[in-house]
This record gives sequence, C-alpha cells and structure tokens, in this order.
Amino acid sequence: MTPTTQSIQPLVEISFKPSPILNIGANFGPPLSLVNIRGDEHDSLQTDVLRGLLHEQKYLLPKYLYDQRGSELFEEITVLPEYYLTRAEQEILDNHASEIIHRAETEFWLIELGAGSGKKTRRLLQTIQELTVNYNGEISVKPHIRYMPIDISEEFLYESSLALQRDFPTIPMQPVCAEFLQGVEYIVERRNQEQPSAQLLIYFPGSTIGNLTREEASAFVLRLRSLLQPNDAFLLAADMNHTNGKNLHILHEAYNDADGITSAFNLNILHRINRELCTDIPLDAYKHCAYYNAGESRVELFVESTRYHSITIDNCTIPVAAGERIHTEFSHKFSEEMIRNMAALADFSLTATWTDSRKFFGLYWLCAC
Ligand code: AVI
Repeated sequence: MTPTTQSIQPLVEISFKPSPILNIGANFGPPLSLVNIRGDEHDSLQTDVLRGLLHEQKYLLPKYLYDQRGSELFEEITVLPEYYLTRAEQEILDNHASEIIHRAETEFWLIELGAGSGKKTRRLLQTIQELTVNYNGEISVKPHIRYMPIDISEEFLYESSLALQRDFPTIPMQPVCAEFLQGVEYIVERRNQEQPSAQLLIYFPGSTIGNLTREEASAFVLRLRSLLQPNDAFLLAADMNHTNGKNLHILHEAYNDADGITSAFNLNILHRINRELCTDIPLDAYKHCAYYNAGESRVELFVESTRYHSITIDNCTIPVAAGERIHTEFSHKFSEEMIRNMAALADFSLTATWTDSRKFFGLYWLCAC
C-alpha cells in the first residue's frame, strides 16, 4: 500500500505556555505530516453482528463499542471515581516519567499505540522536552528523538498530534494512521532506512491489552517482538488482578459505577446497531451486566435481555431468551508474573516494573532480548 501524506500547516499562532527559563520562539519546531497506511478497508458491522448473534454464546465485538458516542462515554468513564485505572497510570507517570525516559537510549523513537493527546502522553513528552535543554537554558530540536503515535482514526490522530506538536515544538512528531502492528511495521522500516541506531520504545497505555483475549494478547506480543530488534523496548500498561490483595469490590465497582456511565457505554452498542443496521432491538429490554471473574482474572461485560424477543437482521430472525446475555467485552487483569511469562514466551524480558501507591496498576518495561 502506498502511504499518503497529509501536511499539517506550520502554525502561526502557538498556544503553549513557554517555561520562563526556556527560550521557545512561536514559529519554532519542525513541520508535521501525517502518514496514512490504513487504506480504505472498513469493518462490516452487519456481517460481524450476524455472526456474533448466531453463535451459541451470543457476542458483539468490543470494537463496536467505540462509535462517536461510545468514545465520548469512555472519556467520561476515565474520570469516574470508581474507575481508578486512568488515575493510577497517571500517578505512575507523574512519579516515574523521568526514570522511564532515562532508561531509553540517547537516540530513541517513542511510539504510542493509540493517539495520545491526554495527560499521560504529555507527561512523557514534557520529560523528553526537558532532555532537550542545552547549557544556555535554550531548547533545540533533537532529530535523534521522535514521537510517533499510531491510531486508526485519522481525524482524531491529526487533531491530537497537532495539539501536541504545538505544545512540544522541539520534539519531531510523525503520526501514523494504521492498525497498531501495521503501523509498527512501517515505522521499523523507516527506522532501518533513516536511523538504524535509534531504539524503538513502544508505549501501549491504558491497559488496552486487557481487552484482547489471552490468546490474542499473546499473539500480539509475539508479533510485535518479531518486528523489533534486540534492545528495542515495549512499555506495557496493565491493570492488576486480585492476587496481590486488590479487593474484588474495587474491580467490580470500576465497571459498575453509581452514575451508570459504564452501563450507558455498554448498552450504546445496541443503539449503534439499531441506528446503523436499521434493526429494532428493544433497548428497554436490556440491562448492563459486568462482574469480575476471579478464576479468569478478568471483568466480563454483557448486555442482558430481561424478556423474550427476537432480532431481525438481513432476513434472519434470531430469538433472544429472557435472561440471555450477549457478551460485549473482556477486561483482563494481570499479575506481574503473568506479564513476565507472556513476555518471556515472546522473547522479551521484564526489566522494570512501576506501580501506583495502591499497587492497582502496573507499567512494565519489556526489553527485546
Ligand atoms: C479501554 N479499556 C482499557 C477499558 C477497560 O477498562 O477495559 C474499556 C472499558 N470498558 C468498560 N469500562 C472501561
């Protein structure tokens, strides 16, 4: 596939607040361009929904939770008092960003899986920017360091990268619109051609790895490792399971908040199907269901039917029993041991672990052996 590039115009007005000790000009910073290697292929909602509803244990693929409304609801989830994950990861970065960035080689490219516009990414970029201060207290562009976020949503990636480039003008940025591994493959090729000595540091934030099945997660880590070269690193964020003493109640509440935002997020998948496939799923017949399965170390999310009805899609009528559950998402949790083992199977070695003060969440430095 031929990459297309979209130039992001250099900025005339820059709305960052320069630190008093640093001398940053308003037009400072490299130009920014977005590479799109995603192509035109799009998901087939109808095929996927039909396949899932005809399965013995009915399911809907979790990626369909994230339409415009679903993404907005997820943003609301991240600030809920019960949803500790985002704050815990932020706490780790607030306390250890410098240590993390100093573990990297002098020449490195920070790759983020998911368009990072939020506080977590900013914390890392702030630390990198501090590295670029010279002895006169001025900062300069350091071409040996780059920030490259990968995301499938071109618009979101473009907007968030633009804001970051404005605020961190000394860090060269190259957003890549692609599936995660497709994007890493592209970046690896560029590294090999442009700066073979640069270390790749792949940051996978948010415990998003937990939304894959265990098999998918292992396959993902294995494939990622196969793309990397020795000494590249994988900075993996993962929510912890109950085996280090985390209360089961904490895990349950995080997905059953008092304001019903997680419920709205989960049930929104049915709204989306009705809207996009013109189906007539009776929304009032469903309720949110989420619980922690300690045996599997995961939260399981379903939408549960409260009465018998049927769903018709493409001339196919599917009965749904009262009490029947349709699976929508897994959120796997990990002990440090589970991370170490998954890493070892893929030829990564766990060389550093950072946790928040309550030991609810972990950030793991996995070095490609
Ligand atoms: C995106 N992901 C890490 C969230 C999680 O915690 O598994 C998705 C989520 N689903 C319900 N609440 C949050």
